[in-house]
Amino acid sequence: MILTVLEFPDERLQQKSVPVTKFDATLGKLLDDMAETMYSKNGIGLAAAQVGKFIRALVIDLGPAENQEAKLWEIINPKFTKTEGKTVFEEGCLSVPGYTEEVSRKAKVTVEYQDRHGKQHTLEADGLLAVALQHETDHLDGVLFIDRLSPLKRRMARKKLIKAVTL
Ligand code: Y12
Ligand code: CO
Repeated sequence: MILTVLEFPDERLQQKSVPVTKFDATLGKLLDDMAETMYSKNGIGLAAAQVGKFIRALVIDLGPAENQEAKLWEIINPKFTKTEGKTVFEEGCLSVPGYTEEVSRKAKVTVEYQDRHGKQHTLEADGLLAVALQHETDHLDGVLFIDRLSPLKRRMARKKLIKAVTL
């Protein structure tokens, strides 16, 4: 089932998500629906908060991005245990349609997470996967990529986006 994606300036996108404690069929169905929603919109990442479910779960598949391996990552309760370096990437977001901007992030990350069955994993990532993990985990803390811009760029982005929705 394709879910409705919340869009800026919806205030629910600022809500902090709670850890997942129940690894049941309801969680599995939500993850399936999130992946279907992401693919239907040619996205490469989606957090549960973007579909109005405020639990710490996200999906990523870089396949639609150029030269990237198609693999569906289902990441529950992510925790960064190590980060290093800096990278700048032009980001977009299904919740901020029609706007992209360069964002500075950590270049390499190690993340501990659980899968849909509650099994614990450790993932070391760099490149686009590292950027996607940080972008999506930000959603779980109520942070959008435009919140990571300089105050001036952020003000300009908010103005442009609010103008677009009021036209
Ligand atoms: C690197 C950067 C950002 C992410 C987070 C996941 N982002 C997306 O899945 C973006 C999807 C997307 C973006 C689009 O472009 C704009 O909105 C400007 C788009 O095109 C239109 O809406 C016209 C379609 C999908 C992970 C890694
Ligand atoms: Co996003």
